[in-house]
Amino acid sequence: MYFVFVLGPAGSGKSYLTYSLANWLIERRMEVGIVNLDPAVSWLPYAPDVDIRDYITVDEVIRKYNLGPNGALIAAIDLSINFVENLRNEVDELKANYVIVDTPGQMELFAFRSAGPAIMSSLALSDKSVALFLIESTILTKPSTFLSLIMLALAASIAHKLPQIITITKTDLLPKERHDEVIRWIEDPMEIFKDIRREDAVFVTQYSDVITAFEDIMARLSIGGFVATSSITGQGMDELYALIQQVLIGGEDFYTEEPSEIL
Ligand SMILES: Nc1nc2c(ncn2[C@@H]2O[C@H](COP(=O)(O)OP(=O)(O)OP(=O)(O)O)[C@@H](O)[C@H]2O)c(=O)[nH]1
Ligand SMILES: [Mg+2]
Repeated sequence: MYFVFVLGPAGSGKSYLTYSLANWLIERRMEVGIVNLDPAVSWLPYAPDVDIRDYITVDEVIRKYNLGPNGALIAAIDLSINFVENLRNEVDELKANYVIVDTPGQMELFAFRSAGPAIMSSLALSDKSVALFLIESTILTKPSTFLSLIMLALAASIAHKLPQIITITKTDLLPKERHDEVIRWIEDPMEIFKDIRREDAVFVTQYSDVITAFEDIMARLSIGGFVATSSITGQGMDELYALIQQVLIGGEDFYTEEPSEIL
């Protein structure tokens, strides 16, 4: 059993990618389980097989503890750890090849507090896991914005300590020119720095040392790969699957294996 954790800033497309990746795998005859870890969500594009809301919801926490929406979400995520064993038992019953885990919208409350990474590791236990860090393509209007978000992804990976694939989402919304630029960046992420140095002169001068330092960090980073996807057109799903395979099992094609060997 393999775990794919879907993380990323609010609205980056986590729930839709969970749905479209699950469908893509199911169409290729794989057994897939979907776990929803968002205690605040009221509607999802998929029917979760395992759902934290069966154990705790933000609405309940608001009523019970008289908290505001953010305080209640923090409390609900912190309290979720008490139910991870139940979630894991439910996951085991699914007998899935892949378990895709959708995470809460407010990423900073999940990834950067101790509960989020603890929930991830207690759910996956010793099963191999990969994280997808989603970045919404429509906000990548400048190379420096892309760099900031890659650094956010790096910060998240320091917290959860899993191999991570940076997934640029909603590519169907990009005009051709911007689409080509994003593809050029993900094919060779070091290109971002050439483009950053063409941004406005004041920024480049003021941040010269920072840019050089980040260039060094990027060159040394071991990122599981970059991919551009659309949950609407299905663009990039095969590349995403190939990267997941590469991270989890070194590139062997999953469904050429016998089930007993792969679970
Ligand atoms: N055009 C387009 N829209 C998308 C795509 N993926 C998601 N969306 C839209 O983007 C919005 C947010 O998508 P979600 O999948 O709910 O994003 P999320 O990261 O789960 O959001 P939160 O959990 O609230 O943080 C929805 O209105 C989706 O319809 C995509 O690939 N293409
Ligand atoms: Mg969501």
